[in-house]
Amino acid sequence: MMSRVIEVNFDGIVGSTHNYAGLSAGNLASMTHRGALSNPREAALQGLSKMKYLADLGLTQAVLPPHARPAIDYLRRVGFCGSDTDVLGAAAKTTPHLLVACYSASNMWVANAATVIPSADAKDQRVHLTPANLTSKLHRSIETKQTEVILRAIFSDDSIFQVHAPVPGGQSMGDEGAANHTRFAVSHAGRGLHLFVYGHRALGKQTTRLKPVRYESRQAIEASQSVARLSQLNETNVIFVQQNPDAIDAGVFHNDVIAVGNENVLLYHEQAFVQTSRVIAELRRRFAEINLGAKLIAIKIRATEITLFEAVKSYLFNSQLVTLSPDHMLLCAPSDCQQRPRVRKWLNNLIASEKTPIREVRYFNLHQSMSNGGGPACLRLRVVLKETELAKILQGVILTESLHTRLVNWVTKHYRDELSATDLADPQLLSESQFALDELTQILGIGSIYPFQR
Ligand code: SUG
Repeated sequence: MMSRVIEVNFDGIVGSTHNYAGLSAGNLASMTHRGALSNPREAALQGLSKMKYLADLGLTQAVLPPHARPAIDYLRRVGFCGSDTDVLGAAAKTTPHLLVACYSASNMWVANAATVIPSADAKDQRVHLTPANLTSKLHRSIETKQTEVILRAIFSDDSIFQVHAPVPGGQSMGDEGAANHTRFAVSHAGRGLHLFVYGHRALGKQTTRLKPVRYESRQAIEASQSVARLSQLNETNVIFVQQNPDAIDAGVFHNDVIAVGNENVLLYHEQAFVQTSRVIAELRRRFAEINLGAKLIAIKIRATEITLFEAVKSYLFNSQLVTLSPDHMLLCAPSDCQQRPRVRKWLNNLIASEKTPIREVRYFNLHQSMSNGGGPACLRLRVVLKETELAKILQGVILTESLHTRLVNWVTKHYRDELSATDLADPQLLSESQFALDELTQILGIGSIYPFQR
């Protein structure tokens, strides 16, 4: 019998050290909120409330645990030693910037945790998960080892899942995971066409005209090609497309800040890619080719309707697009879109036209995460699984009513409601965080995944 196919949204649980350190040049929200007071408790509860809303709609929702922060293991690897308090104290004194990077809760944006390819599209018919190396930003590169450990704990059956090591090669081989990858298919169960969006070439000739000038591109085409090869994708089902360097310079640091796709729908800004109209024509042609003439519904937003600036400010394209039933998709948008009249109007018109499968918009207040450049789509990693595969993952991470309640209580009990830059040197925050994470591993039944537990 054919197994049903389900899209599972894994959301990152926001970590207890969520703060605004201004670590991401090129990410305008991160740059403008540097030094602002954060509220980790509210951040985590906002995330959990989005998860609960989607689970209540009947979608399958799961969680990924936060990483241990501050990353004492990283500080030890770069030469700090003694007790944890000694390590913190010495790092605070000699390399405060490095210490701040080790406190970042950036692992909450799990759209950057990995690229996931469903078994239906892989030559060996296994689900492939490649953790992103995140080499372009130091605070994010620290995540990759822990992500691999977590994915191996959840997707442990290697006859069904293959968790790869991140793509090696250093900064020029940067890979930012699913934020730069979109799978199109007639339905989740269908054959996938995979769009990989990159910003630069690690090697060979680069046309200077096609390079951003203000900010760095994070994704290399060579890294995207490596992920496609590792995931055993068929060449005919893969397209590599260059991101528009002007968009990167306007603050579009990942493709999911300027385009969003789901099944047979793509919502995109006309300035998203280099030669966007050619890219769309190619996507339509390839989609039809592998799907017996089926149509890709590509919805364009013109710069005259919404500028790149407004797209970045509202994070419209970082909405999560989910299928509720055939021909009924829901767009989960940040509440910032509701507060910007042009964007709200555009969305109202889209729904009223009834010309596309996007039938509903729902706005989510994710201000805490948004102020660091993380919208609804950044907070989730999509994993398309057959029902039989879903039965083989670690069941403790699937969000049930009771897990949701336990997580809300856990956050309320352990998280602070205010965190400033000076609080980061407080050794008490380290012990609070380790204590909380230890309890979380028991709630999820995930085992000893953290370095401090080993
Ligand atoms: O990598 N922000 C993240 C936001 C990631 C958003 N993800 C997607 N678009 N999929 C980043 O720039 C800010 C941390 C700070 O400044 O404290 C940060 O890392």
